[in-house]
Amino acid sequence: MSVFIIFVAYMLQEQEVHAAEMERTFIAIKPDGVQRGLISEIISRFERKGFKLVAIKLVVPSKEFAQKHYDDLKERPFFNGLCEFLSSGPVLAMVWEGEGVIKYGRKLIGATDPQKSEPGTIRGDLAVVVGRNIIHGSDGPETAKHEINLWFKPQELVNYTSNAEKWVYGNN
Ligand code: DAT
Ligand code: MG
Repeated sequence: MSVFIIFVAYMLQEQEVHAAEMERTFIAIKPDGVQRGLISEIISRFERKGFKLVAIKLVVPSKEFAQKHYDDLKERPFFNGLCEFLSSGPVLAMVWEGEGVIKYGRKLIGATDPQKSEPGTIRGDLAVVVGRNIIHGSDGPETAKHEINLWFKPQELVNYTSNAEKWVYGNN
């Protein structure tokens, strides 16, 4: 009996912990986006939506690092060129937090090929070809976790309460 109570208490505690954890995604402005002066334009779209920035840094990834990042594409014919490109200059690496941020972040970004991205999306408005589509965003919860861990140390992720949170979130 007492074991059962301890188990229930543990489950409730777990639930609380998970309820407090907000979803996070990895977003990166690739070298073309940085060089074209699109950093503030792209950040402002995530910021104005109501998502919260929890990590940011400008880095030039090595080719080996780019290969790790795009590991799932290693069999594709464009893999080498893609990794050369990602490591060719500064990349703005970020982590954004918010309810549904992984899926909605992909919506803000638009389809992989800018010829097919809707107007109003980042790639639809600001890019023309798939090889220079200016931004990366994690495509699911597992990828998000993996990419955040690959690009950032835990201490680089900032936990804070945004002043806007009580206006961005709420049920009536
Ligand atoms: P996404 O970046 O939308 O997640 P992805 O993971 O399929 O798309 O591919 C990663 C990147 O690889 C993509 O942003 C641009 C490049 N890429 C994808 N398909 C390509 C293709 N057919 N030719 C050239 N580059 C391509
Ligand atoms: Mg992808």
